[in-house]
Amino acid sequence: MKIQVVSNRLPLEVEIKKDKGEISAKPASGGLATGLSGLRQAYDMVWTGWPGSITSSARERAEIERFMAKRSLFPVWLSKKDYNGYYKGFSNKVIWPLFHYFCQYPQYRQVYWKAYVKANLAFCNRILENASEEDIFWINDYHLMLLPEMIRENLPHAKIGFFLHIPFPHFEVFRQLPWRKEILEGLAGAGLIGFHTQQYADYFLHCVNQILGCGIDDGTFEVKGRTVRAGSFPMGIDYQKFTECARQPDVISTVRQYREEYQGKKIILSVDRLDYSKGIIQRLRGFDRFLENNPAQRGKIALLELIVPSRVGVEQYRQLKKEIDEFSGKINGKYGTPFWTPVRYFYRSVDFPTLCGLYYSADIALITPRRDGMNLVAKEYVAVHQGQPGVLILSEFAGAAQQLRESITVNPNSIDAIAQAIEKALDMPVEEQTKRLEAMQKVIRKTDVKDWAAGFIEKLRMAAARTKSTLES
Ligand code: ADQ
Repeated sequence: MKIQVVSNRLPLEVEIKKDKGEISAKPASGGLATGLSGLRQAYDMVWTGWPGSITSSARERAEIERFMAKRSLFPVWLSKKDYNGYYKGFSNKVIWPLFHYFCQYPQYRQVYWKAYVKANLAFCNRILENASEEDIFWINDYHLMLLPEMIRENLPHAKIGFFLHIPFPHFEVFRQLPWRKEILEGLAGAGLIGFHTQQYADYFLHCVNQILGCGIDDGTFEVKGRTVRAGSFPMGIDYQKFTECARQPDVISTVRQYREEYQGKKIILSVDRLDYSKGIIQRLRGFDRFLENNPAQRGKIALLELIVPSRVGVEQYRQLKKEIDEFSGKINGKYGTPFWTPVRYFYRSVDFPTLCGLYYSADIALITPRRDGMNLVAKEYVAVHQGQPGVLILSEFAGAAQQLRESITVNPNSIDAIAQAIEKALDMPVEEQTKRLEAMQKVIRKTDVKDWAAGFIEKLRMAAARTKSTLES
């Protein structure tokens, strides 16, 4: 028996160097890969996904295949056209905006849907080359929602789990999707469907009830003689790695540099992928309002915006970046002096010591997505602040807000609420900051990413065992 992990991207980015013909590979350090590292000791594990390359050369593909096979990775090859339709089209122009409640954004195009079906089928065929009914299948995220049922049709008794990393929306939003029934039927091929919060699981079950007409009983429903369970599995971080980072020499030296640079000024930090769901513009407006209402704070505080490039080349994202550039410039033009820059904005990915140094140096983390499945940045900030005061301001629309109850929660659409939350954070006594951080650290420690992965697999095995005994009796 082995665990078959499936996700859109493999945890390794490979490329063939054109000049030397050598393969270069760098690990994609996502939370999922970290969570699964613990399971590797207990299970054989293979991982199927898109390799990050759209080469159509048979020789290059064969080379990448060989390289990956040694690491138990199985690439799914898609043509550029199919990848664009499935990933850039259906996944990111239909599901992503709709599931994040941006209901005017989806482009419900039949070509995208067809590419999505075709790509899910390509994943299925690739998996079946190397699968047995004894395996445990763990399918991840919104790119592959048809895959559970596709695998089920071929391996009726397999243990299939699915985890959604983004929110599952309310029925009134989900029902707008022209392919709502097909998506639910695809997901229902799994025996266990996991979400970050109980609310997402409840919304999903309500949709199953309304659209597929299945009765719901204690988080489960019956489909084609099988029981499907939906539940909440809040994803965590590698807690130890983040708590220990503040002792590393390169992190300590980064923190020292920030302290010298900012000389007693309060630092507010934001870290996001560039995305409209992250509420970056609203946050800048909130900071602007704060400076307007609090002239005495001008010169004493700075907002550091760290933004990771994402979905580069998509017009909507280009436009968003332009707006962020302009608005940051506007605030700096309005309030800045030769000795003080209110907004410092970095558009790049940073290495781990720099990220941790920033977290540790920041007096306030301002994390205000308009919607977010979980938001791991909030957890990382809290974990790094061991014995170091700090305040987390968190959007009530992030899944993490369900767990991090001692944060200052805000409605990210309210400019005044953001401004007031910054005031409250600045006024918060150190003892209260420490008390709140410790309470949140306790929660984060308990739901570490390795426990999350092990817990999901354990629950999946239990769900499959129950279904088997029901079918046999
Ligand atoms: P994301 O939308 O990418 O994930 P998030 O959960 O915050 O959002 O994860 C971002 C990760 O990227 C964090 O681990 C962070 O450390 C890292 N990161 C961010 N900016 C960086 C930078 N400039 N340089 C280096 N690293 C940076 C999706 C969903 C979330 C869900 C996760 C996990 O949208 O809601 O929490 O998956 O399920």
